[in-house]
Amino acid sequence: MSEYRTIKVATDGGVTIVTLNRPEALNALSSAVLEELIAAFAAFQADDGQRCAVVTGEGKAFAAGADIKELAATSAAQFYAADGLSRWQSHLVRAVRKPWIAAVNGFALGGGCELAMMADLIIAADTARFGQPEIKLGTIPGMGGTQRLARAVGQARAMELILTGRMMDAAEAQGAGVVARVVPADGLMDAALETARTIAAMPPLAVLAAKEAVHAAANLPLEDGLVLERRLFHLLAGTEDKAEGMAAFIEKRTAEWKGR
Ligand code: CO8
Repeated sequence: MSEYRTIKVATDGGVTIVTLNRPEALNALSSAVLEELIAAFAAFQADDGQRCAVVTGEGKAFAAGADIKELAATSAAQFYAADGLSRWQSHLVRAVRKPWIAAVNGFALGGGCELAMMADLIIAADTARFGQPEIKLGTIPGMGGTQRLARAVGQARAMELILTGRMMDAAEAQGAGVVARVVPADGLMDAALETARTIAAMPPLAVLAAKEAVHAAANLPLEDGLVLERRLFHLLAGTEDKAEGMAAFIEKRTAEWKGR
C-alpha cells in the first residue's frame, strides 16, 4: 500500500506479505518502521480474509537491529517515560492472534533477531545469520532477546551468544531450535509463502487456538498449559468447522471451512 514509506505490504490470496524496506540501512528498525509495522499488523488482524502473514526484508538483511543512530539519541528519561520498546510486544505479539512467519533472508541481528523470534515460526535462507550483538554497543537486547532466545536455545547457548555477540548461521540456528526450516536463499519466499498458504487454508478457529496453546507452553506451568489446551479443545468441539472437518474425513471429501 502506498502510504507506507519504510515497509511494503502486499497480499497474495489470504496471505499478507510485509517487507521491511530500508535496505540502505539494512532494514534497521527505526520508530517509523515500528509505527508502520503496527499499522500493517492491525490491518492484517482486522481483515477476516487474511489468515497468515509473512514478514521478510528487502536486500541482504532481514533487519540489522534497532536503528543505532536513533537509539544513540534517545535518553534514559525518554525511554522510561514512553515505556520504550513495549509496543513491539503489545502490538506485534499480543494483539496479533493470527499466525505470522518470519522469512529471514539475511542478517537478523539485535532487534531484527528479536523481531524474527516474535513470529510464530521462522523460515530462514541458508544465508541468514542470527545474533544479539547489543553487548558490543554497551547495552543488552531490549525487545525479548534475553527471554525468547533463552527459551528457544537454552540458557547455556543464549548466554554465550548474548555475552559475546557471536552470530549463528542458519544451520546452527535450526539445530538450536530457533528456526523451523532452512531453504536455499533463492527459494525462501516460495517456501515461506507455501507454508503461509497451507496455514491460511486451515480452519481459522483451530489455527487461532493452536497458536494460543503453543505460546502458552512458554508462559505457563505444565499443569496450567494442559488445562488451557483442554479448554480450547473443548471449545473447538462446538464449532461448525470441527463438525465439517470430521464429516469431510468420513465422507472422503474436501472440507469447506466457515470460521465458526
Ligand atoms: N542501525 C542503523 N544503521 C545500520 C544498522 C543499524 N542497526 N546496521 C547497519 N546500518 C547501516 C550502516 O550504518 C550502513 O550505512 P551507511 O552506508 O550510511 O554507512 C549500512 O547500514 C550498511 O551497513 P554496513 O556498511 O555496516 O554493512 P556490512 O555488510 O559491512 O555489515 C553488519 C553488516 C555486520 C550487519 C553491520 O551493519 C552491523 O554490525 N550492524 C549493526 C548490527 C547491530 O549491532 N545490531 C544491534 C543494534 S542494537 C539493537 O538492536 C537493540 C535491540 C533492542 C531495541 C530494539 C528496538 C527495535
